[in-house]
Amino acid sequence: MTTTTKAVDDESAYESISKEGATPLWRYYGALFHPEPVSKAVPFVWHYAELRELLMHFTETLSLEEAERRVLMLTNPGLQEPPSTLTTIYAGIQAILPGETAQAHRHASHAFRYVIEGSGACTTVNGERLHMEPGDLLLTPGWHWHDHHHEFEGPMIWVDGLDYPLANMLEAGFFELYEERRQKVLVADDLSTRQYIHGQLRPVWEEPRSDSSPIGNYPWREVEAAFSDIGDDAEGTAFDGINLTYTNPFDGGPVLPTISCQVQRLKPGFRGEAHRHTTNTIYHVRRGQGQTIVNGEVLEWHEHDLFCVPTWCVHEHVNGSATDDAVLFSYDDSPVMKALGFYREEAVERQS
Ligand code: GTQ
Repeated sequence: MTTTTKAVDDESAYESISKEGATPLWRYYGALFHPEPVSKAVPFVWHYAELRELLMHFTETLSLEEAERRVLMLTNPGLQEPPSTLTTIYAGIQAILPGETAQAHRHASHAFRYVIEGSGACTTVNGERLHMEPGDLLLTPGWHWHDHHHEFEGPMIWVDGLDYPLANMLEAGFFELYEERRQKVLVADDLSTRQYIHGQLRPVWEEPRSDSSPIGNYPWREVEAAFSDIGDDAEGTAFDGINLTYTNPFDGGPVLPTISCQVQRLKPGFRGEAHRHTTNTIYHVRRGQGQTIVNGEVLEWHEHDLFCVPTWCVHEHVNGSATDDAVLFSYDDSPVMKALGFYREEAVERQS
């Protein structure tokens, strides 16, 4: 004789399903398959002037022996625990003073620094010292050792961009401390930048060593030269103006496997068309002031502020000045969306 569990009614059947470690799809369908993406994150602006003051307070009270990194994490109101800026990518603001060293470590997460202000600090990445100046973009690809130190004058402040929310979501995170505070220097300062920055002239003796760009630092002076050479002779895109993407010199692809970086010049009086795409984007205002309208909400931004546009939100950029440029640095998870077949974009009617 065999015994079977025979449910007598729906309620006990549902209980039995749960006891067996199963779930009825028909009760979850709407929660799992949305008509379109709706992010837990909301559009948000972080004001640099206020954050800078708070960060400067902690340059007086918190040493880098106590804190591995002196960083204010830009936390989205919709993503408080664990704190994150957007669902896949993060931004922080980090400060370091002359004489300080931020301990060498490495993590699986891909990361970069975008310098806001200061002069004379270095990030050492896998034994190469990279000098930092305002507007520079420095890469610390996944599992590359990195420490930061400062030997000049005044505070040095930059934006940290990382994909740790994605790495943790994928349960792919690793982390390790270096045995000393600072790495040994193994190559000439800024060598990777000097070798690769002249885009069309690639050093034939070098081979790719990782999935990321080999360039340690994309200096601001190169961006300025590019904008200046293009001048007002290009229209750019209707959505993003004169938009330049930072590329890996080996394949023209994004600078990190998970993160693409851009810098866009909005000419005086620029008023962008509206669109949306399945990318999470964080912006840093390099220069100027204006607005970005996101799902009908006006985000006002000024120099050095940061703001975010969660995935699939309709957005349009406006330069707030009729006489001056606005320049936005931004980074997004489009390489992930594209690699996994999730990328979509569409133009929409202006919201204003
Ligand atoms: O400077 O290495 O904002 O490891 C977060 C994690 C900065 C860094 C952050 C990090 C760093």
